[in-house]
Amino acid sequence: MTDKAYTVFEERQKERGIDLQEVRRRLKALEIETPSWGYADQGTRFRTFPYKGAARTTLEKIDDAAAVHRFTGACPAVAIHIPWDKVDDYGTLTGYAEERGIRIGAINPNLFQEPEYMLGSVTNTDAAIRRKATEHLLECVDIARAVDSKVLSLWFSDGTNYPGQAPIRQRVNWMRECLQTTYGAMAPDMRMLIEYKFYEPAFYHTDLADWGMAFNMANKLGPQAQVLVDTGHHPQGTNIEHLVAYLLNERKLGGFHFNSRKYGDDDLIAGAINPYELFLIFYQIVDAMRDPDPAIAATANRIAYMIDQSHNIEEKIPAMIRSVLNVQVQYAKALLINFDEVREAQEKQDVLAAEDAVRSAFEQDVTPLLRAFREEDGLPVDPMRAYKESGLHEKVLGRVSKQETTPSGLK
Ligand code: LRH
Ligand code: MN
Ligand code: MN
Repeated sequence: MTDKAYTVFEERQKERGIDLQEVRRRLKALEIETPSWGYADQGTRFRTFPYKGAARTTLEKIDDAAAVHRFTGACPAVAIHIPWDKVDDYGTLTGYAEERGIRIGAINPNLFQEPEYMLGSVTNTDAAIRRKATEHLLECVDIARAVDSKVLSLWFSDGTNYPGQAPIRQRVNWMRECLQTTYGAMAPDMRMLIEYKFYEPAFYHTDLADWGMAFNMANKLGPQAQVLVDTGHHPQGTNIEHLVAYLLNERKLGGFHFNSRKYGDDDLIAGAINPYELFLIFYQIVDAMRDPDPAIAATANRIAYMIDQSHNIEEKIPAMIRSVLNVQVQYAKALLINFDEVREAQEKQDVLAAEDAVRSAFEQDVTPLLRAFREEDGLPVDPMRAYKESGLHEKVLGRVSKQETTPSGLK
């Protein structure tokens, strides 16, 4: 059924010179992985507010991730964090996810909680601790094999709080050694995504502080290593879409952790604070997808889109659905950019026309488009409403609340 709003939308896009078939094809191909930890109780360093319906075990997190996929049709994988999601039998875990229509996505080693990592994990001065950290990374490569995941997603909290605390240059080499060993253990079709963050929990220096350091590390390791951009991990004012374009040009952009921030690594719902930034990130990605260089287009088409959020005061499942919908909206808008118009304006060096060609796509209302593509796919046209009417909210409230900041494993 094509509703009136869609007919008007179609007409409008035709006038703007947009091929909607191509837009719908690309929109359908967008997969957004959700994080297991986003379904569990999570908070800030001040407080974790326990939410009654929060997932308490890895199986419950998979149930919730599967629900988000059912309502949106866009989230067929769930990222896991080890040891938060450590289980005895990964075959059973994979089967459990598959039965619910999803798969296990990126494997995230956790090297920031064990007491011995207080002064560093892969960059610790103590070789025995570095070895232990490397063993954990290798264990995660094995887990990836066991669950048939192709992505190892690395973030290190390693850093120092005071000048002189540790040898900064030496630590670069220590990290490189650990990562080289891990890289060597990966299957040829696996990717290592290297995430950076400029501070927190370390407050003086962080060993992998920015995209340049992650990029350099990925380059030294080889073609299976790429950079992961977490949208909340930059100093204020960083032009994220610029570094996205740069990394795409180097074929080194591997993935995203989407979330919103106002101040620091706030981990709020993606697209909630600065949707225009998200749109401009997608502008660079869609532009790269159209690049005549097949290697650049392939890099853009292979990006692993993931959400990385911490829901402290909001209900988890609808918060995740909202995030996915917000990402879809901004991607859909970026697909409505008339790139010929942009190029023409750029060639004429017409600054205002070029800016207008980009911004005018952001100003389109993509609701009819999203509704139409969901209807075509047999999905709820309004996933948020469908969730509210599904009774799932009441069902998850039945879970016995247990205040726990570190979610436990398979039970
Ligand atoms: C670090 C980070 C990283 C972790 C996740 C829990 O701030 O973004 O991706 O794995 O949060
Ligand atoms: Mn992250
Ligand atoms: Mn983060």
